[in-house]
Amino acid sequence: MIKVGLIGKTNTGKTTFFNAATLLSEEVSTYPFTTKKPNIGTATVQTVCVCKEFKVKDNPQNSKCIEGWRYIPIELIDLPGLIKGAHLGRGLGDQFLSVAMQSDALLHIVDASGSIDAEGRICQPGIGNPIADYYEVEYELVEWFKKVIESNKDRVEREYAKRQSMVEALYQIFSGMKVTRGMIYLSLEKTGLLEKKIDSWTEEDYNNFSMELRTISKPTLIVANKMDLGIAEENYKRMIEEFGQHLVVPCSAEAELALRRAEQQGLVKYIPGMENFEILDESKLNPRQRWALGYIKHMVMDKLLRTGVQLALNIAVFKLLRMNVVYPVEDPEKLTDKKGNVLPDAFLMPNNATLLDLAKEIHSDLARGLLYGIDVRTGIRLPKDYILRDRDVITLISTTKRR
Ligand SMILES: Nc1nc2c(ncn2[C@@H]2O[C@H](COP(=O)(O)OP(=O)(O)O)[C@@H](O)[C@H]2O)c(=O)[nH]1
Ligand SMILES: [Mg+2]
Repeated sequence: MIKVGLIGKTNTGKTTFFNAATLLSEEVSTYPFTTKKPNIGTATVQTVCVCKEFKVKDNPQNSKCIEGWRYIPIELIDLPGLIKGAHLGRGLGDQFLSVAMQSDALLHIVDASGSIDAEGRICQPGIGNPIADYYEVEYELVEWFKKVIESNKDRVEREYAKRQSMVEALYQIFSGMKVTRGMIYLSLEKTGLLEKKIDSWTEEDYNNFSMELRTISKPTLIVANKMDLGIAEENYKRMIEEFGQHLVVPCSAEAELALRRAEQQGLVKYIPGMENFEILDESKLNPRQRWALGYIKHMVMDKLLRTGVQLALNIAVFKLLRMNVVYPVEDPEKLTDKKGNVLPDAFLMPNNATLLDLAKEIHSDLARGLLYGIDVRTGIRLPKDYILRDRDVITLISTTKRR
């Protein structure tokens, strides 16, 4: 399953974001760390379901469909705040960083309202500096990559002697961190280090390579949180000037959490990611709830259009990681699985994945006997090396039947 990690300083709203995004889900487990722990939960990304196009009523099994929107599960990891010196182990930072390294993409939660000071303590809104906060956490991440290489320098040398390739040598130490050979190659190429042996790397080489690999291997979206506080707007403008509009998503995690809870209690109709919500029965609300929902409408929905929680997850998975959604079905006519469930599953597949990759994702037996696929829309036969496209509905034909 795709993993997205939440990073950022303390009190920026990571846990609030996590709780809001995982409310629809069942399991929440925790890592066995002694003090504060990372939380692992299931969130979803949202895409237009193919059910409308095919004019069918679906019965999703591995995902959900709400009014034509398909919600596909991903794993969300909530990390305790990173503090200065985290890469040196301060505040269990190195353990948290190693968990962050298990992610495919990161959401960097920043307090755009400036209500945390340099130490991450809650302060009067407007005092904190979200841009400085961002760079502080970034620095810890890059230093972590650097530390991984420096502390494994001897091993890289040995591997290089054996394999005669810097890509292969570095791959040996990074392979457990969702870093591919391709990512290492690109980072070495961009920094001109493809042919340079590690014993002659300068401090600058270490820095440049670490920064490059950090950027390439952990694509990151910046979430400007606490946008419901008016004062956040100015910082948000500064942030898009600094980082570019397409890399910053304005957000109110607190508003999303309130809406999803109100939805669970039957107070409002709200579909995550949508631009509005509807109060179902005005008379059921107590004065506080009425005030809170009015505040969310004024300060969040009217200004930002949405709370930003679902949007941030969608952008991370569909834009940064460029995942496609593919619907395998056993019966190409009825669009069902063996049990008759219509459009039962939606899979997130990487941008260059093939039909064979899809078969492997479903079951190794299916992959072993894979003959070809059928594109359900056209009935055309697809070879094993067919590159999947977004919204493909596919039947896999294999000599080995499942179950
Ligand atoms: N106004 C506002 N406050 C928020 C928002 N998200 C989180 N907070 C508050 O910020 C504080 C820290 O939140 P928390 O989720 O524990 O932060 P973490 O340390 O990054 O996990 C809490 O008091 C939250 O209620 C938001 O979107 N708007
Ligand atoms: Mg937290």
